[in-house]
Amino acid sequence: MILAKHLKKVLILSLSLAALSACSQQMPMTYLPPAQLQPMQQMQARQMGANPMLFQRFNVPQQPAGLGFASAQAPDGYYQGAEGMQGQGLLQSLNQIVARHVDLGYDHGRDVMFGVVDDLQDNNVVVCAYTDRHEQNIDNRGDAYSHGLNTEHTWPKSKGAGGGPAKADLHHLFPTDIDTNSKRSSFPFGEVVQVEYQNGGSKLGRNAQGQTVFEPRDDHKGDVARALFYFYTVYGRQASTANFRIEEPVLHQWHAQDPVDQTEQLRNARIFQYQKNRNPYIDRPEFVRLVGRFH
Ligand SMILES: [Ca+2]
Ligand SMILES: [Ca+2]
Repeated sequence: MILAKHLKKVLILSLSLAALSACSQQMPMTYLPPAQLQPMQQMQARQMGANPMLFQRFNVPQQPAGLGFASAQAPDGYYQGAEGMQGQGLLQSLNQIVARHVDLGYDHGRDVMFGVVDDLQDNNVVVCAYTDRHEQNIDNRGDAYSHGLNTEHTWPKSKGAGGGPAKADLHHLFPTDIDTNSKRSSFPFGEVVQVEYQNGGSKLGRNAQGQTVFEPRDDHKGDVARALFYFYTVYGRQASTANFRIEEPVLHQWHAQDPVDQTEQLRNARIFQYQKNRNPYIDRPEFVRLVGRFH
């Protein structure tokens, strides 16, 4: 009798382990920033030969593509840990709230962006963030490429978004015209006074200090600012801030000049459905003023 009970326990345990391992093969990766790792996890990360990042697997259900029910608002209490704070303390709290997310991977991430997130009218029309060029019949990154669109890393790949979750994080990726994206290269954003190239309202050229900068069209200026504030909040300690240091004053200006609109809110909500994290500066624009100087 005792033996039978024991055998039953062993059986249940093995079944649970088998189920767990089957699940873990299908679970998407979740990104944990270094600050949120426990000492044991940090040790494991080092043993993996990794930089201090650790990718953990959590049971996050995949969302269906029909997003008509996507709420533009953050869930109740989402920013609870950040209420009443300001400055670097607020920045740190926001990091704790939003940095952990599902890393979609670069290929899947781009397909989600072109196929769902930036198919904002659900009609397979995708718009270039820099030129406002509309392209039809886009449902994945291959379609996009054949229509002259690729993926812009608002925080450049060469400045800390070249790999891992930062490379695939849709909160700073946008569909853009291939040529305009390549003109922007990895130049900092700024206000162009001497134009060398322009397309659809975006310009490349010299700013008042003579530096080469890229100025996005007016409707995308605030979106760029909030994307970069998000990126700095999540990855700032691992990334090069060479551009961000130059850009920060103008980003505060653009954040005020091009406030959050419904399109940006919808995009944030759709990314949330896939990545399970939100851009706090879209949900709560006042957080930008409350943080003050980011860097
Ligand atoms: Ca679509
Ligand atoms: Ca805008």
